[in-house]
Amino acid sequence: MVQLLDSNQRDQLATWIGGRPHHFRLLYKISRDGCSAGAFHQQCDGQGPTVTVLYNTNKTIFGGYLSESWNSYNDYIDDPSAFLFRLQYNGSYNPLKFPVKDSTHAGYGGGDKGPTFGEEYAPDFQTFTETVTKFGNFFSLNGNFNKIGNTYNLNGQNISSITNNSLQVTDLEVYKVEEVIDDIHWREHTDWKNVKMDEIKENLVAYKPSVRANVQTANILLLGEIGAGKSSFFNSVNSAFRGKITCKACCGGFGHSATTMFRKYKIQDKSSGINLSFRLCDTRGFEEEFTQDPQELDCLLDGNIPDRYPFNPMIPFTADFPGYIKDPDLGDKMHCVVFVIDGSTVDEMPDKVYKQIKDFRIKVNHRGLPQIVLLTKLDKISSDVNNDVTNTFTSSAVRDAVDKVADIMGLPRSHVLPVKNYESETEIKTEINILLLEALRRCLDYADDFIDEQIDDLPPKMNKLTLQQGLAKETIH
Ligand SMILES: Nc1nc2c(ncn2[C@@H]2O[C@H](COP(=O)(O)OP(=O)(O)O)[C@@H](O)[C@H]2O)c(=O)[nH]1
Ligand SMILES: [Mg+2]
Repeated sequence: MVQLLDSNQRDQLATWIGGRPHHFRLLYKISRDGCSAGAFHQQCDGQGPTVTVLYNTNKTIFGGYLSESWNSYNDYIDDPSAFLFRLQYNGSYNPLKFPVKDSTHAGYGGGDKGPTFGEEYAPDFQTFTETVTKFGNFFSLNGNFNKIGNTYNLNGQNISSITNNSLQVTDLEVYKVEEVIDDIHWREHTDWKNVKMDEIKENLVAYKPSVRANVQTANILLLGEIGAGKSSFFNSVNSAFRGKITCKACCGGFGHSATTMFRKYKIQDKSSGINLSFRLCDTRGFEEEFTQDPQELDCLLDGNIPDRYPFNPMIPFTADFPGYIKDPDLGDKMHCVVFVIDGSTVDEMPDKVYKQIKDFRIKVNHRGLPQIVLLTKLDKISSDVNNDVTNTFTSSAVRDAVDKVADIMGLPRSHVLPVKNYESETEIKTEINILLLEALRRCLDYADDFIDEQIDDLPPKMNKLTLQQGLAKETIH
């Protein structure tokens, strides 16, 4: 599983910190940013309250909280609210808090040191100094907790029962702790009215991809773990344009993907009868049991796979398959990749699925394709959103999920779009449509950027795609 603080652990820390509800925003993560005092200070100094969390190879999670900012002045941080904590011991959730005894030495802002709690020369807990390189899948931190209990009150516990005797960690993270103010929008969004929905719909009906590129439809590829809501997203967008709930794409399923065929779905706007100029391309999902073939994924991105190709996890797609598109042009290619992620199981994404997504993103990045995350099932993470979708951008649970996914995927938060698919509803709803169609509009904007980029600044009758396809074909045959 991708390691990040889960919801229980965040709630426990928030309870210890006290006051208003809190939100945790990841500032620094050694598995992502590298383990160096310089990187830590650059990303965490002056950020106000933070929590430092270590995950060691003995399945124990512990760390410390400071309500005052980290600094690099080689000076003490005076903080009566500071505490050390243990969240998990030997794989079991087992939270304990250790308050500061001598607040004048709560933390030490050493320029050459990672997070340090306690005195400079006899710290309760010093994570690391200078730089530590990764060895295998862990970091052997060069800090120590020899003087633990000097500055913090251990309430009868000891080094062993707090840290399980290991500074060999798979990760160390620093989160900024922010107060959540109810009813404040964490992302601007005010208009949920019918007029707004009609405006977005009209805009999408009028949408045409770049004329210069001679591309008739923008292709949006939906990818992600099985059950995340890819097929449901297509059904929901289709419903929005049909004006009633539709269920064209097969969704649900028992353990394996209900989507067995590659589909480049077209959508028609019911009221105008106009066929829309984009395709939602639905795929089999990533799953733990089967790894998707890397060449099949290349073919998917490069437009070699025909509509209605029946996926077979045992026999990957090759150039021998009838219908193989040998010389795809820009119009056959994918123009934007959408990772569909179930917001209610962000904490539980299996390692194997995460690895498949990560490997796939290398291919996507290589082609310069724009990427978006659709975060689905908001109704399952927030009862406020379940009652009323207009609460999406004030819900702290949704915000937490957006932040977590952005951290896992290494994408800017603005690329993570929360949506709610039609699931239990029997009639379409304006606010659900607005959320879905705004997300779709964003995918099309990104697709346009990509298409434009392919044809800009290149000699006539030749574009980057032709070049890339040439390279890709060399590797296929
Ligand atoms: N509550 C809720 N359920 C959803 C949502 N999106 C999809 N589902 C359900 O999740 C299950 C899997 O969805 P599906 O679209 O087949 O996932 P796929 O494998 O990614 O195509 C189905 O039972 C859907 O009804 C959502 O936004 N909210
Ligand atoms: Mg599906």
